[in-house]
Amino acid sequence: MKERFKEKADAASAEIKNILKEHGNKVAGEVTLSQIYQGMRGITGLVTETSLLDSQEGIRFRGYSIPELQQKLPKFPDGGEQPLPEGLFYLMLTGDLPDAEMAESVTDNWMRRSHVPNHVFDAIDALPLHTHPMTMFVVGVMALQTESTFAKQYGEGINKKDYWDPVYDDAMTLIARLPRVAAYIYRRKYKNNEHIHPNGLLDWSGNLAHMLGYEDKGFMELMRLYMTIHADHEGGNVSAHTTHLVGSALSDPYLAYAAGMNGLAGPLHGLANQEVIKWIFEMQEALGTDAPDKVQIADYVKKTLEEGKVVPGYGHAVLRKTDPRFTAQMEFGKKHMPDDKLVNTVWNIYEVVPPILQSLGKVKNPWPNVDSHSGALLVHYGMVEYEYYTVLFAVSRALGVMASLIWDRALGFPLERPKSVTTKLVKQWLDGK
Ligand code: AMX
Repeated sequence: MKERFKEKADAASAEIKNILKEHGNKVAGEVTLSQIYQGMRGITGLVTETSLLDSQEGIRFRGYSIPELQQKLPKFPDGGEQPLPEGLFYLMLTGDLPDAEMAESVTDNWMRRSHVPNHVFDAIDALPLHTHPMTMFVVGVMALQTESTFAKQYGEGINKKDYWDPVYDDAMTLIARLPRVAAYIYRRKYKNNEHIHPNGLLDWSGNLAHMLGYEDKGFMELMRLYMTIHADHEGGNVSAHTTHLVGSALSDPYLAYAAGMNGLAGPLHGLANQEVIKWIFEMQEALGTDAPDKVQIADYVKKTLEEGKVVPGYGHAVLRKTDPRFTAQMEFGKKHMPDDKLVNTVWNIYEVVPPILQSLGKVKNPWPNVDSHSGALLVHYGMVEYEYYTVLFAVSRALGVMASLIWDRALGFPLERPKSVTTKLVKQWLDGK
């Protein structure tokens, strides 16, 4: 995979050089004052090779939609139906679809790199049990940073042409170690500190499920799907953009990823998956039923909005249709748990919420995003500890942001440093000064 990547990156680098030489002055867009003040929506300002988001169609990874990935990526040998995220990583990194052997070699490579040094567990153990799992996770990642090859080689004076090589090494090691760190946090916080040894015969996601304590084949398949669909969502979302930005300072992959995951831990981004289930559980309690009907749900949604809160799991900064990541999970639910009450509640919410949000007249996307479905599937298999859910999102997101970071260094992208202004200066512009 590494050699294949290097060939591709060298070719892309030469191509970009030529594009910029010939067209570097081409105007790519206009920026309005509203965009400057309102979260830079719609401003094109980044290059991310791993995936592209279309507002109507949703995400495509190197040109492949989620249903296409489900069809074309290698599966786990024992009758697995969901794609192996190892294959997705290969695809995002090289641009090529892997065959089963290539995906297996990624699994083997990550298994070989997966040993987590003891001081990482000590660092997590130093935190009180009530610490949020995402805080424990980022502390664990920061403790892993002691192993950074990039930081070491930079300190020794590596040539800038070779930056991508230790970044590749760090990215692979980091991804390899995340399942153990994530599982350790889960077992420490919720399962009486009783830990489970890795199973070297399993794939990356299957082994994560195993170390979490879930041996059900359905849960393992869910993890493969989950790790695939949460991996990447082009470059402008908070976690991907932050990882890219911090990496542009030549902070090593551990530092950059930890920064990105602090962003994922925000309720408008990855923490929305915990907020959705918390909100549904609160609704069930308030209504005194675990199967609220659509009228009851509609009333509860209106109450949520009247209290000045958002409906978690709905809306998106770019998407303007139902998120295909939601649809993929709905299909999984229809196949594996069609009668599950909570999952059915998620489907009822899907029928009720969009027209209500539309009626507000200000919500640009009334449709569900990835987070509105994921929690209910986890609860079905017994994982009810919703504060933990964003950690699973974080493990998956490593695949996309690390593949992108390797590309950033291979393409020699510089320090990111956009211009900011003061309102005083804006007023001077408006006065024509
Ligand atoms: N419920 C209620 N109001 C909503 C809403 C929702 N789900 N989504 C958007 N709105 C409101 C906004 O709060 C904003 O209100 P304001 O003008 O009074 O401040 C207005 O609609 C316009 O917002 P927008 O342009 O449609 O959205 P945005 O690009 O500013 O924000 C997002 C996008 C995701 C933060 C927003 O839709 C939201 O808060 N959703 C709920 C949280 C959520 O599900 N986040 C997960 C997103 C996916 C992910 O990153 N994992």
